[in-house]
Amino acid sequence: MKKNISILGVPMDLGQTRRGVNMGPSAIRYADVVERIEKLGYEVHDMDDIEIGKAERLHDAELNLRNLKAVADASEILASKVNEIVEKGDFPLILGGDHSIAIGTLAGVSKHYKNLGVIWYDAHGDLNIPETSPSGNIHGMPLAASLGLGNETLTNIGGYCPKVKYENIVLIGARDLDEGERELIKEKGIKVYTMHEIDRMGMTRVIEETIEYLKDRTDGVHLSLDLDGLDPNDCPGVGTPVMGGISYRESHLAMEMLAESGIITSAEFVEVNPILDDKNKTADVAVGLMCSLFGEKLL
Ligand code: Z70
Ligand code: MN
Ligand code: MN
Ligand code: MN
Repeated sequence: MKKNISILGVPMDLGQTRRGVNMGPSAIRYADVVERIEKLGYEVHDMDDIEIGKAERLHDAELNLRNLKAVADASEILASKVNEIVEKGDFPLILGGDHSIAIGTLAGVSKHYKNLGVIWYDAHGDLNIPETSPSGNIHGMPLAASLGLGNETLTNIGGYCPKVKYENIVLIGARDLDEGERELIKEKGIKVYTMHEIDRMGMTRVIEETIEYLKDRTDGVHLSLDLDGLDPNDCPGVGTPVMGGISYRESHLAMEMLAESGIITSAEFVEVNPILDDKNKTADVAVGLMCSLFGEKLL
């Protein structure tokens, strides 16, 4: 029997500085996310959006954590809503919002698993801490925070730390890593398929290896999909486009293979920014990828 899906919007834009990503959940709903997933035979509950506070006027350069308090407050609320979704037995599908929301999503999901796996589908590593971050933007830090690195306010969201172990994460699509992130990846031996490996091995093998790697060591896998992992030609509506990304076709293939494997137990789709988009194309691509992830077949 198929699990019911609970959708939660997180109109977060405080993890970075470009306006518009707070409208991501609206854009994704405008692209008929509920109707298109229902068509696949699921019962879908749209739990609406959580509330996000106001941006700080001043940035404390020493702390290097823009809007820390408001991001942390929203993360706690998000964590408790996601926890409710998992407790009632639904599949949590979280709509961003900038990628800082992954801190709250993972805080809500991970306590239900001994060994949660995470697939981080992104042009970026999001492995910065305040000391290594070139921007002070928390959307560049959520994977680090979930590993227990950086400021305690973020690492202790949900009242526990860490949310995920180094050996249980796989990065796919990386092509814009900061120096501190590269060092951490090497030091900890984090599994990463950069664009180089995707070009060289092909997405089929990348996903086969990812599934093989995660399926025995984890008891659930969260997919954190940043739309900037895809090429900006396919997904122009993102705050930090990086050339040379994963194609639309490769991404559907990846989602279809993950659907077949049955390993994914929660997902979030983040960084959709409709004011930078071309006729809501990026939100539309996001919903198409969700449908593939939930088992939509071409034939
Ligand atoms: C850069 C930073 C980032 C998402 C951009 C960019 C991080 N590494 N993350 N877009 N989702 O500022 O830390
Ligand atoms: Mn119901
Ligand atoms: Mn990201
Ligand atoms: Mn990114």
